[in-house]
Amino acid sequence: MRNVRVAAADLGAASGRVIVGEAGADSLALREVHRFPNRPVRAGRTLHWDILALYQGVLDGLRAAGPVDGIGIDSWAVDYGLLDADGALLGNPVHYRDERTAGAKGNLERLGARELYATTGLQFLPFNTIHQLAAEPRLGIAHRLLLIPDLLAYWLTGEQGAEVTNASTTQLLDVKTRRWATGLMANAGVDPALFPELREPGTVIGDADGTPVIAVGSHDTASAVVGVPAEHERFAYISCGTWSLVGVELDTPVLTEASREANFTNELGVDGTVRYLRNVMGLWLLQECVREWGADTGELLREAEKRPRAAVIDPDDPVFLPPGAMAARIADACERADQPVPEDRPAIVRCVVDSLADAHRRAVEDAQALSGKAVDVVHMVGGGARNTLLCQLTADACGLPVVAGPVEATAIGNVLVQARALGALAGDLTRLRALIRATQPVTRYQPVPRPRSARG
Ligand code: LFR
Repeated sequence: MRNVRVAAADLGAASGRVIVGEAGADSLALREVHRFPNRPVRAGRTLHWDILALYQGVLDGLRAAGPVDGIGIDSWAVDYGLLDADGALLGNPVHYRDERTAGAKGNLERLGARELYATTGLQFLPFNTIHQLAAEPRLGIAHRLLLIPDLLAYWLTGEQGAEVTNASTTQLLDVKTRRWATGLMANAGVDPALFPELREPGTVIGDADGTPVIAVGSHDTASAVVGVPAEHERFAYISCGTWSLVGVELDTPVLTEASREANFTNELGVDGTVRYLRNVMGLWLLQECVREWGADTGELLREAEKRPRAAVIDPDDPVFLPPGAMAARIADACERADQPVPEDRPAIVRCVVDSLADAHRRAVEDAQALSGKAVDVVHMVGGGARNTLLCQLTADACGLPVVAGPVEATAIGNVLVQARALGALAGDLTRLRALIRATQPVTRYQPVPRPRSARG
């Protein structure tokens, strides 16, 4: 088996990057060759993704990468572009944080929350594709719906399809069969013909000027979970960036009423796995404060570390979903929760980090209780793995060791699925993870118990 050199295009809510990965049976090395901002644009009343700028960023990155054996694309989930009969894009994709899904709860009730969970296994998030489509004015003139990575792959190759890990976030997929839920589509008033054929990670989509474009876990969280350097099965993961996706890896979905009530999701993973997790609002809260203040995140965190734990809020309150005025909304939430209102920036940051650590603990505990799978370590991957305060407070809250890193777990998952498809390495997820452990540094945090009086 020879080593391969592949390009992973990874689009996050704040930035995109193209990373070149060289991988073989015992080696894995990554190099970022291009990074570009992802700047959503509000035009009229609607918040859009600037999809052409993102595509240009990917093209620039691929040029910077030079010759590669494969290209894989992943991004955030749920959002899509609509195409007309000629395959042309009908308008800019709308951002999942746009307010058009204000009526999502009503849509959920109309479709039947229990029935929907029994079929799709998905947690209620107002921006799930099914709820966006209920507010989509262009549905009547659309011939095709492509999720963001599938849209970019279409532009690169001319081939249309729907990669299954990301398709599972639409809430239009049957979680047990891994096929489109066409009956549900009919109930939701969505034409099944809109949706292209499904493809599993590892299949070749087509070629871009002679280079194979390979389906990876195109939902960024699916690739991130592949990139978790777990040693054994008893692990929880936190894919920690704009969101914290907190959960466990399972073979089969958990579709109980208790699971639905706890708003746990069964998203599909690579190699037939289920990502059983909850969305915790994540570092979005901090990113929005930093954007507003024009401040330095590292400095704020160092100051916050010197502060005592004071106020905690529920970071998952939907009031935090839209962009803007985040510091004021956090102060408001403290007041409503009868918590001391933070008086300066470091105190607000401390409140965010303590609140996230507590939410991480709740999700790790709930995931175990609801799935019956016990864990003895928590892996934190993604940008949040650099946040030493959050890692330590998460370990303390969970009472479990935290293994932090790799930061680029998503790109690693993307690279490894391509490398395996190209025959450069073989084996299941355990084998891929052993390679990550052997080649990527991690940082370990041991839990320090908090005195009883200070527990939240
Ligand atoms: C993380 C993520 C989450 C998804 C959210 C919205 O980047 O993909 O998994 O719930 O973004 O798409």
